[in-house]
Amino acid sequence: MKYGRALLTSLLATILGAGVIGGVAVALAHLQPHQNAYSGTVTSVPEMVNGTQVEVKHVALSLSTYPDSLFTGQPHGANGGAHPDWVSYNHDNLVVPANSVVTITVDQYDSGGSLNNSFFGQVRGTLSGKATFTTWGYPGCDLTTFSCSSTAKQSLADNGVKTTLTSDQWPYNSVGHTFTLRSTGNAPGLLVSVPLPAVFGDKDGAFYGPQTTPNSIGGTYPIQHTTVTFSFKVKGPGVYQWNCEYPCGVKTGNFGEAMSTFGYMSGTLTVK
Ligand SMILES: [Cu+2]
Repeated sequence: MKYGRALLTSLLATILGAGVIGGVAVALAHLQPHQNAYSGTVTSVPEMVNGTQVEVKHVALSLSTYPDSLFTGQPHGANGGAHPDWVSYNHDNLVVPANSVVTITVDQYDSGGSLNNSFFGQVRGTLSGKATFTTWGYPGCDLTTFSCSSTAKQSLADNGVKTTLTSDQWPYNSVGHTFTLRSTGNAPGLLVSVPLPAVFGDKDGAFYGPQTTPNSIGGTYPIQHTTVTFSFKVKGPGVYQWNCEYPCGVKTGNFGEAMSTFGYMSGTLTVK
């Protein structure tokens, strides 16, 4: 190879290499939490481990999922941020102590439909293998098919029927979002996935049952929302990535926009 050509090749390789590294850096920057750390409530509980009493930390985290970014305390900027109509979790930066038991309660305020894969309808990786689901049913609506009769909406006022069920699964065709967490890098292996049942609503996005009053930026949500609680144990330090596996975005098979932009339907859990 002649010197000039070699120099050109070398220059191109350098530029390309810098571009790749720059691209990776930009991609990683986009994966960084953009909210203040949220560590919930941490308590210490005595537990017997191999015949010895030890103090085990228990962490309680409260999360919410919303059909838009107009909820009180939303993290995306003034008046719902750049995308006030995007679905969103309310935190993207969870931080918990090493070797703790983590209990997450999610208040889920969104409608939904069918998962692409029933794998995510199963509860995975929790301490009991199960999660506790609190949902509301309505006359004329079938929770297992997520369908309501044509007259169902008119029969709904404040008369939802609350049901609490502890189960290792939720019907894959009535899911609003999922909380699906996996290890990254050298973090100890962990997969936790829990489906979050959908709230009943009509095709125009209006929810059944009573609503909250609009807040200062206009968000209203179903009071009779679903609530899911589950616990899992973390080991040593590491960073875990979590996201939603229900196609709740738009474009790209409904995995675009809110589903592919960090901090809406995704976040991290850092074990320290
Ligand atoms: Cu989602």
